[in-house]
Amino acid sequence: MRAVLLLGCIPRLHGNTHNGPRSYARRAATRSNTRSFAGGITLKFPETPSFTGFFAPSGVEATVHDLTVIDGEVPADLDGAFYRVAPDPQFPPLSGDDIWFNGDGMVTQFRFSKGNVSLQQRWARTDKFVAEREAGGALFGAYRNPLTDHPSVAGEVRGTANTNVLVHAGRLYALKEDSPPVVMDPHTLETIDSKFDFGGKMTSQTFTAHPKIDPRTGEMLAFGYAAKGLCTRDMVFYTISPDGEITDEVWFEIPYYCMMHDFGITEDYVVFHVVPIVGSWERLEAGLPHFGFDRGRPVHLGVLPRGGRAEDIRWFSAPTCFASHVMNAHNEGGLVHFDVPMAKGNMFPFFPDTEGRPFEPHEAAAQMTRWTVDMRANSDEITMTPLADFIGEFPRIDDRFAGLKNRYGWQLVQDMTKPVDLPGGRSASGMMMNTLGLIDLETGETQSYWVGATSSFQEPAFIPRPGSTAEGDGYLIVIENRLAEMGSRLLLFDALQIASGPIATIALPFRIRQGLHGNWADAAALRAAA
Ligand code: V55
Ligand code: FE
Repeated sequence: MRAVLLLGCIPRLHGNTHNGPRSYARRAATRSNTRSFAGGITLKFPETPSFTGFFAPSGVEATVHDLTVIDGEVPADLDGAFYRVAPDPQFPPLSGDDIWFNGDGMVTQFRFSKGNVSLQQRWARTDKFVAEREAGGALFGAYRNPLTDHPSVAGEVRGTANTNVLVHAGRLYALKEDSPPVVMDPHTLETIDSKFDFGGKMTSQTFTAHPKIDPRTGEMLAFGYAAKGLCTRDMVFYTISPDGEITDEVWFEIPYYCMMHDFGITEDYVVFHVVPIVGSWERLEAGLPHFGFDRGRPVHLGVLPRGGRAEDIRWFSAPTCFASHVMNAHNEGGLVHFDVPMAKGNMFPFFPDTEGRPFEPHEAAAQMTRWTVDMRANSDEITMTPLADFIGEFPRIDDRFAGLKNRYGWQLVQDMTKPVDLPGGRSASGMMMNTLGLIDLETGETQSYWVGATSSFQEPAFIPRPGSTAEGDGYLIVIENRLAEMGSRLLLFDALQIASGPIATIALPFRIRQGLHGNWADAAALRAAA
């Protein structure tokens, strides 16, 4: 409602001319950073870091069978699919530049069967994608700022489905935390529902990109923030049955509006971290990025007993810091452990300090840290214990241990002792993720694999070995960005022997754009989607 009322402010807030949606598509292409579509339309993207080099838009929708295994062997009994998603803008941005987080969700499926791998890649058909394709150019503006949109799309769902993809209850969910799930066909990658609402049961406006599947029950646990509208403190926690029905919801308010990007589950609790990546309508009206880092605010941890109600939530506090992704959480009685890559300061240069302090790369270095709170104690303290020396992000586990005490954690590591031999090799946080890391939480030992001076890694995912039950018995799948040659490879590692290097190296026929998250779905999960 508010967005609609404020639309008249666009020209005043943003000094640039509001081009008609079609003007971009017709602009002559004179430089290298262009993309041609059948039909002769050529797009011109900005010559900025978000749109050039390895970050050049891809726009490739393709099906390719029988990929070439150039080294090693794909285990013949591996049967299932690895899904992952990347922001990949369909059109040049309305404002002349954009952040990577705002691109249209391009979903990739790597299907493994009988030692063969095939790939399929398709954009999610979000409402945004469809409207812009019809118009032939961008209609939606800045990241999570509807005030920057073309008036013709006022009030439309702005989701890009660009952050995570996973299969549950036969549905392939493509997720962006500002909007409802997009449901796709896991086999064809066709978009089935651009704003899925669980048969009317989901009344939240948003759904997290980081739902968890409880391995003990098969339930999907999820939440939405800004659930009653942009920048509101309203949260909802959903329990979704193994067959995909919402069976419970808990509504509550968080201490202050912030990016609630991820959360943790344990056997007995659900854990929400409030970190000071804050936003407000005032920022949007001023044309600032949706979020900024406010180091004046403390961190809070909300702990909700499983099956509890809003009044059962207990809040804990700690001095300001940065944490976004959650490796895992577990509880030992009333002791709740929550493991996160944690940095002293802001990790997102594109969401700048709210007081105007310059970005400090050394304060953006994240180290895996255990946050522990005691539900039986009177204290609201959070105890913080470092778990490993790695600097990095994108933590993963053997998801059969989600919410349980896990022994192994994998992550991307920035090894600054290693040479880097390329211009502009960056990852999500502007860092060069050149190494895979494995932490053994039982022994404290670590293992790593450096990808070389001209490549970087995307986030890995764990694949259970078919028939196995032991934690870590399986593979790690990861896309290698071949930055020097603007290409990509798909690597498989023995998950507990990453230091030995890949057991299979698969050539990919085109560059796969830098992505966010992905997940494995085994053959049984795919059959359920038949
Ligand atoms: C993240 C990514 C997003 C987003 C919010 O921390 C947070 C990652 C790709 O989009 O909208
Ligand atoms: Fe994420």
